[in-house]
Amino acid sequence: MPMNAHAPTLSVLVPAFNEERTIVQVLRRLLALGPLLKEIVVVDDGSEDRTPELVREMAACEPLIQFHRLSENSGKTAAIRCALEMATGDIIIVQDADLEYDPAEIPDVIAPIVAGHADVVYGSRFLVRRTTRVLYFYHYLANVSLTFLSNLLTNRNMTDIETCYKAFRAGVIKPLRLTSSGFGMEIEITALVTKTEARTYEVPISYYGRSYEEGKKIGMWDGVMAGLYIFYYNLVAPHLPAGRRYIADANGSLAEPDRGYVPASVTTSSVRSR
Ligand SMILES: Nc1nc2c(ncn2[C@@H]2O[C@H](COP(=O)(O)OP(=O)(O)OP(=O)(O)O)[C@@H](O)[C@H]2O)c(=O)[nH]1
Ligand SMILES: [Mg+2]
Repeated sequence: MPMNAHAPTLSVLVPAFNEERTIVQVLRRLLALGPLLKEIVVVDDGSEDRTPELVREMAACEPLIQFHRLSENSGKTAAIRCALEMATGDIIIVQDADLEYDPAEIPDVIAPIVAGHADVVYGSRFLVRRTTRVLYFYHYLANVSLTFLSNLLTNRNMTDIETCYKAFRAGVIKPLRLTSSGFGMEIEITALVTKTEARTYEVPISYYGRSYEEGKKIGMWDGVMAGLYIFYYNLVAPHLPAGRRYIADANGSLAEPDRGYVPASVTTSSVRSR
């Protein structure tokens, strides 16, 4: 007997900054997820290209797309902070708007939550390689180093903390009021979630990385900031009142009786939404 009566609903959060080349395709591929999907929450981060127009056009004829535009460019974390406030699904996952991650793999990423084993799942680009574009070694080294440093302070054996594919039971992530900026959310979320009792899993995913010529934006400064954030969000923030409150709230949500949704034998493809 499932621990609660309804099947889980899924909210996909899409932060978008100047992604006119890919946003339409990302949204089409997300809509192809079918009945699993409750909503797609797109937050445009003050784009200067046609991203907001393209999303508005699609949202006008597709009720599953919720759209909000930030008046000025504020960073991925700010976009996700806003999207989290709008999200209403039982399970929440982030989808970058640049097609480096394949929306068709979302059911695999959330499967451990749907099956009731996990409260948090990270899609890892390094756990087991599926399809992975060969690109920058220094970028890889930065990712591995940041994950290693984070693991040292969290005592978790994670393989890819900077991944875009982070999925959560809503009760774990909704109480978190993100305080970092830029791409700090990847570190902040990882640091605080690992202080909770959330059962965290990883799932291997593909990675269709882009080159700098194709629009890659992340740079060395983002890596330096991530390193500083690792120290701050692991050693300082959990002891501040807001950090303590978040950890207590997340643990509270984990104590709810409907911790699992459906028995492990039920696959995501048979899970209905709404
Ligand atoms: N770079 C950047 N991305 C933003 C910003 N605000 C929202 N985003 C979105 O956040 C997501 C991740 O940004 P990316 O630039 O792809 O970051 P990344 O995948 O870590 O790095 P890349 O290798 O540059 O692709 C994308 O969907 C962006 O559109 C911003 O201010 N800067
Ligand atoms: Mg990207």
